[in-house]
Amino acid sequence: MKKSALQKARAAYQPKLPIVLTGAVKAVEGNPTESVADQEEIKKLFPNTYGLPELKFEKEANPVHGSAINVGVILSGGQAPGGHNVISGLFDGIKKIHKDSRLYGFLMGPGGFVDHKYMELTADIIDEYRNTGGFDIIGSGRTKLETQEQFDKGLEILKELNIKALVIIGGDDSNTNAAILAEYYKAINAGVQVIGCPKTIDGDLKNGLIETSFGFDTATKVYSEVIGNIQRDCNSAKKYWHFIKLMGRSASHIALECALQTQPNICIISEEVEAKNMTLQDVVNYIADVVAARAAKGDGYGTVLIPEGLIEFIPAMKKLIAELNDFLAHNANEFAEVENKRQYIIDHISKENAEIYASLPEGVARQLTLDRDPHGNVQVSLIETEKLLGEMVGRRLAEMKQDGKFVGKFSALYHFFGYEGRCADPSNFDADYCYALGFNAACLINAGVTGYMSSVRNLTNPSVQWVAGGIPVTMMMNMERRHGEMKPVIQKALVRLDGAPFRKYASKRDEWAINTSYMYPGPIQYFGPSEVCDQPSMTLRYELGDK
Ligand code: FBP
Repeated sequence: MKKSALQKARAAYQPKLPIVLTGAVKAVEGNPTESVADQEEIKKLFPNTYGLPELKFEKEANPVHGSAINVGVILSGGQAPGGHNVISGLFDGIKKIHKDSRLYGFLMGPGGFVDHKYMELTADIIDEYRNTGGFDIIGSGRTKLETQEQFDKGLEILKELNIKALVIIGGDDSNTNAAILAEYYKAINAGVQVIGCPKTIDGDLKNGLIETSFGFDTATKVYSEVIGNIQRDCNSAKKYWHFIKLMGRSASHIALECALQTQPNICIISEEVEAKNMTLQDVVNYIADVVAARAAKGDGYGTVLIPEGLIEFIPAMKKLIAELNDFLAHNANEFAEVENKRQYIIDHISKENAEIYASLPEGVARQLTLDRDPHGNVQVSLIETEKLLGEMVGRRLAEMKQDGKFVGKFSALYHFFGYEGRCADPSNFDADYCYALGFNAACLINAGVTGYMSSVRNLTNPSVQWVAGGIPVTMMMNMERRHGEMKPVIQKALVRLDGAPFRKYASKRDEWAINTSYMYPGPIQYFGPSEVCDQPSMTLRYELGDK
């Protein structure tokens, strides 16, 4: 495979491990844990893996000798920068336990595990992928691992390959399934450990012990570079309003982080829209007022950041989507057959929701009824919220013009940044973090535990000072309605309106709205001074204490 100059230089990068993982370690147990909510139900559903203690690795004076172990690895869900480093860290970790340990990768996500499609990951293969973006080493997929039949089918191949531990690299849904699998294998004494790793560019798989999911840092840096470039362009030509939708299926962490990095005129935060019980029209009016205020001082241009999941957070839309989710889950076959789908929905759902549904533009209404992903989520990346908002703002400004409240022109351009950042070469932060997560997963395997997520924290300090350990996945769970039924799932971490990152943004936004305060972060730097190359995301810095 021909390589670019950067690829060659990057291959030589040696991720920095937390110092504690550089020698022999022992797992120190903390207190038993509880799930974040619905303790009684979760405890009943996970009798073998509920309540386990947190683990922290500490240096062991005497070298620990492990025996050779075969491990399987699955990449699950959307791509996130650094996945290859999790796998290379895992590989190096199990080889350090014993040189004869072997790593098998299941192909194209959980589907490869069920269908017995796999490859052995040898040193030559691993070396090709160190510090690179993408999940192409073994591919990823969104097959949901949920049935006993799938678990048993997977166990057949684990037995055949003598695999004693399975590492699932995924987001909240995939790690939920990892926990269910861990519970099942423990219950039937299958002799297979299951360990999760926190992946998602969305940044919504985090809590006190998982400070961030991997990929968020790199993806937001890529988007912020391009937003900065757009801002410089619009500040040069002074004639367009750019409506920029940013990935992040539910939470607005990506939009918020990009706003902190680039200081746009407007950034909508879905969680705030929900908390303030805003309607779509309220959001439109807010944007139109800013456009008009800037126009009044002669600035007919600007940037608006829109989180991909916005539509689901507008309370009225949320109710509609919840009813559509249940309705479509129970009437999928009939819905597939009918010709006039829009009318069919209007005729069958509650009057209140039918009215809202009927008022939506044709395209958005159709997008809301498209197939859910295997986890039951609306595929929000397919909904063109940026255009919907831009067009509604245009209409509102026309009304304001008639009333003499808007002078000037309004020309909107639309962008959606998501896939552009998911496979970027990991930043130094993600390269180090991911390698540590993978290496740490090997240590958890060696400690003999199951149902744990690899946890590396203290992340705003230099990587050598990071703290490593494991947290029981059941600790992050609560009960939620999915596909029309209550299910145990990892609680999503949404943007907290009382959290430091949002408060920082809220304290600045009025100034950024009217003035032109753009920041231009530029491209990710891999080589150079540490303050340019190694800074973690602003979200992490504010959350962990920066002022
Ligand atoms: P994960 O939660 O699996 O990490 O995926 C996140 C994400 O990138 C979302 O931001 C986006 O809405 C979705 O994946 C897109 O999914 P797909 O890759 O299937 O189009």
